[in-house]
Formats: sequence, structure tokens, C-alpha cells
Amino acid sequence: RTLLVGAATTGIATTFSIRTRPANAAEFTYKFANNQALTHPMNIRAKEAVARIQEESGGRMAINIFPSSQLGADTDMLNQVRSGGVEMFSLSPIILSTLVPNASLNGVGFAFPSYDQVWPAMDGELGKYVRGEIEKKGLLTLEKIWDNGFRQITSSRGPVETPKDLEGFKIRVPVSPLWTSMFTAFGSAPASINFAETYTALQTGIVDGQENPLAILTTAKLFEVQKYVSMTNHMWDGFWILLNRRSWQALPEDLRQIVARHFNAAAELQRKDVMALNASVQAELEGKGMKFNKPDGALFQEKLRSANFYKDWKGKYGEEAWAILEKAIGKTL
Ligand code: X2X
Repeated sequence: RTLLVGAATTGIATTFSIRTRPANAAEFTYKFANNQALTHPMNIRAKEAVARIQEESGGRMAINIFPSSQLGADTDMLNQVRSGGVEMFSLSPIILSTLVPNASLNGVGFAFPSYDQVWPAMDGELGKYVRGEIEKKGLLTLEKIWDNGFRQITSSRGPVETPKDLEGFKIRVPVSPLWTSMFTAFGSAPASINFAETYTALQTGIVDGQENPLAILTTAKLFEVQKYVSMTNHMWDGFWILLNRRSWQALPEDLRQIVARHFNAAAELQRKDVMALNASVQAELEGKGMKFNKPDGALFQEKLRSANFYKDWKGKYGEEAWAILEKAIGKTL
């Protein structure tokens, strides 16, 4: 009898259990790992998609969700989805750039003015270009990117009002050269820390701040360890649903289509949820004691320009990729 790990029937596994294969077990069982809390729209919508996939496949396809970095932090999981340790893993394109350098294009500081440019770009030419780059590295990704959101800076020390306030600021950033480079350009002291360790890093004062979309401040309870929120909107970030290539190719075509269709449909719903949450959650966070301010983004962009941030990154991405980005955002950086 085969040993399976996880709870195949619920779609959500919160603890590990080892048990023998029941008579009605699925033909294919995937693990979907991600770094978000169960309450984040990513997991709410993924859970629905998983239930529909199970139903439409007549029980042949089971996907167990492992939220909150339960199976490991993002940089470990990127290795696991490459090796087949997990079959599905959602990852920020900016962190993915540690493997696929040009995947981080969407995260260039202050490139995207609003969601009006984001979705046509990510569902259009820019997304297609990046998916091609991902495939060149041996991974696959589903077509629709999920939303993380526009990122805002939080601090336990005081509000960030001008670029001066970022000088010497000890800030946690996800593991990615683009993030480190951006906050180095601001004169900050960025520390690369996986999301799995971010709450603790803030709680113990290893860093004074971090940056994330508002939705995450509530779902990951970062409001407990941060006081000030500065609405910088400094980059847009999402989550590609990465797939281990061998596992995906092992699925019969009909199951591949069922999985892709339900996850892509869930992405559309999740985008609406995150946008709504990011737009509405400020009042809740203020109720928990957080103080908001809205700095002038142009000052920050000017600082990046004078530090040659755009010039350097254009050189790294290359003319072709940079042109795709500038076309998507409708302006030159
Ligand atoms: O690590 C983060 O800050 C997060 C949750 O936003 C990402 O996955 C990039």
C-alpha cells in the first residue's frame, strides 16, 4: 500500500499525517505550497478551486494546500518545486528572479501607476514574455498571475514621509536583488528575510520595518509588530502559480485543463478580493492602532533616478525586456 502525506479529502492540510491509501484515493495528488495565511484571499480562492477540481475530475485529482510556509520558506520551496518535492508553489515574480532574472520586471520601483496598467500587462505581452523566461528555466506556470498588491512601507519607529526617512532604515525585504538594490538606492539597510521569518524579525527588532500590501498586514497580523504605514505604492507584486514540469506532464490532458481552468478562474476572483481588501482595510488597521500617512511618491522616484537605479536595471534586463515594461506602463522610467 502507498503512503500518502497530507489530508486528501479536505484540500487543506494543516498538520502532517501519514496514513495508508484509502480505497477512494485520487489518482493524482498534488501539494500546493504557499507563504500566505489561510485567511488570505489566495488560500480562500485556492480552496474553492481545489474543491471544484476534485468534483469535476470525479475525484481523480486531489490538491492539498499547505499555507503559511508550512513546507518551508520561499527560497526552499523554489528548489522543491524544481525538484518535484512539491508540485505547485505560488511565488512572487520578484523572488522568482533569483532563478529567472527578468521575471522581476513588474517590480521595478514606481513603474506601475495603478491596476489599470497591471492586468493588461500581466495578462498580455509582459506576462507572456515572463512566462517564456520561466519555461526556459525548466519550470511552468499557469497563465493568470494572482494578486499580492501594491506594496507599502511599515515601521515600528516612525512614519516614512520623505526619502530621508529611509536613510539608515533597517528594513526587511524578500530575498531578491531588485529589492536589495532599491532600498540600497534609498540609503537604507535592507535585510533579505523570507516571509516565514518576517513576523519574528519584526517582533525581535532585528529590523525596524518591512514593506507589503495592506491585505498582508491584517492576514499575517503584522499590525501586532508594526505601528506606522506609509502609503508609498512603490511596487506592484503578484504570485505566479509555478508547476513542477515533470508532474504536470504526468497529468492526462483533461486533468491539466481542469486544474488550469479552475486556478485561472480563481485568480480573477482573488484579484478582486485583494483589491477590495487593500482598499478597505485601512480603517480596520487604524482601529488596531496603526498610523497611516501618504508620502509624495515622486520624491522617492527622484531619489531612485539620481542613484542610477533605472539606468542600472535597464542594463541588467536588456533593451528588449525594458521596452516591454515601458510599453506596458505607458511611460519612460
Ligand atoms: O515575502 C513577502 O513579503 C510577500 C508575502 O509579499 C511575498 O511573497 C513577496
